[in-house]
Amino acid sequence: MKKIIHIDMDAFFAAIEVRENPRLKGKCVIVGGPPNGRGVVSTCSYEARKFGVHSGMSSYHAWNLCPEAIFLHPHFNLYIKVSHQIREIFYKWTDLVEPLSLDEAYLDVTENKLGEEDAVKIAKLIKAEILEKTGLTCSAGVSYNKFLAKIGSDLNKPDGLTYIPPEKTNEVLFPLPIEKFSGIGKVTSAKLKKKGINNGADLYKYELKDLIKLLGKAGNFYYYVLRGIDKRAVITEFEPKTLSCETTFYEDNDNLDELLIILKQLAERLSKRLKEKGIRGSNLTLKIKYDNFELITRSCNTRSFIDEASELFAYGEQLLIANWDNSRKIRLLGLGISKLENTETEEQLLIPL
Ligand code: TTP
Ligand code: MG
Repeated sequence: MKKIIHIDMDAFFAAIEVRENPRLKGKCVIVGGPPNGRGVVSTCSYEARKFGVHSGMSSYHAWNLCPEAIFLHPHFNLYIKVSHQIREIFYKWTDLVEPLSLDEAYLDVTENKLGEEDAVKIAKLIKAEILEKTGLTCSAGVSYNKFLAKIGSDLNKPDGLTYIPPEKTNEVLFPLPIEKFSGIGKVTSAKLKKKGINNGADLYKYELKDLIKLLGKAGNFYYYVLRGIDKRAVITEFEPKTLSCETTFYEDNDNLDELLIILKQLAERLSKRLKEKGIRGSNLTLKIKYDNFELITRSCNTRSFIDEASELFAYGEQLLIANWDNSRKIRLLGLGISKLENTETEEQLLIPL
């Protein structure tokens, strides 16, 4: 079983501003645009949240809710610096760190550099070191998969630490309001509530096929995470964003049939590499270099995540034909794929229980 920690800093931008100016401590602090224009709230202190202020609302609305609030412009360089500091602390434990934003990351500590078996202890030590080095608090979720670790970090904010072992999965997820499920936004939660689905227990009653009908592809994801299954790996920021293969010809070529055969071989090479790495992608790029060295790239989104040679070829073929220019010779052909995800995710999720 994996040991995953999700860390999320508390009121990140606002907490840094308060640290920089301690007179702001205990006050309603809003970081974002000014309330007299079209500004938006980036975030606010927990004191301001009591008035209903939250990220994303207009600063004008926030000011109406909380007239005493102090509005501050963001200082991004400072936030980036703190973000680097916390990542350094994460990397002391593991290289398997997946940053989701400046203030948030997953860590896979199943095997860690310090040989510590107790993931809760690791989370406590990380929290303590972040506080010591940055003067800021964060919240941590510790569990056996990413989904639950993220849910956990949000359960006892600020300065929280929540451990969700397998036997507590239902206890945590069943009463959880639907809008607290990561990935379920305002629109989806409104749609679900209309159907009488207000929490995890309500969602759990749905069969897989009905959930897919209701939520599309995401239905599959939620069906399994509700049952404690989330095989997504922690993907580091150093993983490639694109995978590609290309070939330069001995002789420039203007024969479409021959080029399609070469494209098929490229698709096979690319498919092999994708499968070796356990990833697939949803955006395909065809690269063409003409005999005068002019380079063009053409991309398309695929309808689903793909890694099969036949699928890669089918999209590549469409792009090649759509951009075919009878009057030009080609010296290089390349096929690349981006918008990658881990293969493990869906294949494993699709295995019916
Ligand atoms: P969050 O982690 O969502 O929020 P937070 O850290 O301020 O508060 P919480 O204690 O609930 O985690 O986002 C991190 C930072 O990203 C936040 O401090 C400001 C920025 N941000 C925006 O600029 N706009 C947004 O809409 C959101 C959600 C965040
Ligand atoms: Mg945060």
